[in-house]
Amino acid sequence: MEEELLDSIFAAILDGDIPAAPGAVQAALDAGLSAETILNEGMIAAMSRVGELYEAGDYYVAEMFTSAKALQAGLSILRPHLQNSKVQAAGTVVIGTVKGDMHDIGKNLVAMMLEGAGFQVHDLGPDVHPSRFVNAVLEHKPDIVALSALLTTTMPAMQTTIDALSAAGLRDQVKIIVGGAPVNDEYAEHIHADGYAPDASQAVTLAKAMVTNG
Ligand code: B12
Repeated sequence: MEEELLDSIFAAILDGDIPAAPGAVQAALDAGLSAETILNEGMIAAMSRVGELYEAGDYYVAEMFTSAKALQAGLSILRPHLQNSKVQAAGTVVIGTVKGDMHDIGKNLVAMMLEGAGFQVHDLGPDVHPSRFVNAVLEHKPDIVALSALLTTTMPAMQTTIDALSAAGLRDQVKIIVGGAPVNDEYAEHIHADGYAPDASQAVTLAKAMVTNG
């Protein structure tokens, strides 16, 4: 039963069936599956498969795009269920996907989970120029700046963004956390970020540690 429900979510996303995705997610919620199971074993698993098919040349950008839309449609149902943890004001975060990079699903999930954990989140969207991060830090005075990159070609824009914050004299006023599929601990260290997390729930743990430990 559980498997069938997860399979139908997986299929809706894999096939880019935008109308079917919300209903499949709702059915799984109604059957008592946890939001985390639905997200990780249904939705994100399907998106990984989409990535593999693209890499193999079986899917093109158009298919990747409709799958992403189906995932987003499903997320609209899941969103309140990911956020119903005990809310307490934890700090302020400015988040965005770096310049040149249009991938925003992972970034949106991180933003959503941080909000659910009580952070005030200013989401600058995808393709954010370093100067916009600088302006947002001046405007919102966040505790944390969170940078997302999904392409190996846009990872260096994380470094450029950190450099821009340094040049503006703001580097010491914020903690910088980074993430996205091609990013890892080593790269985070290399660009002198303050932390890295591999997924949205660990991003929340990391962000909490950053504001607690100062
Ligand atoms: C959907 C998708 C797209 C969609 C994006 C839609 C959107 N609104 O986001 C579209 C169709 C637009 C797209 C376009 C392209 N894509 Co694309 N895309 C994907 C795909 C299939 C899924 C990405 C995704 O959403 N995953 C699901 C989310 C939940 O996972 P995530 O993003 O990794 O995020 C999690 C963690 O990484 C982490 N995290 C993310 N951000 C942050 C930030 C912080 C601070 C922290 C702590 C954690 C964190 O938490 C998240 C939640 O758990 C991936 C394949 C893959 N498996 O990653 C390819 C992939 C990323 N794309 C790829 C490519 C090549 C492209 C294009 C260049 C294709 C082209 N020729 O045009 C373009 C680039 C456009 C651009 N300039 O950005 C390659 C990248 C290869 C590389 N190594 O650089 C991949 C890996 C596919 C592949 N296997 O080849 N893509």
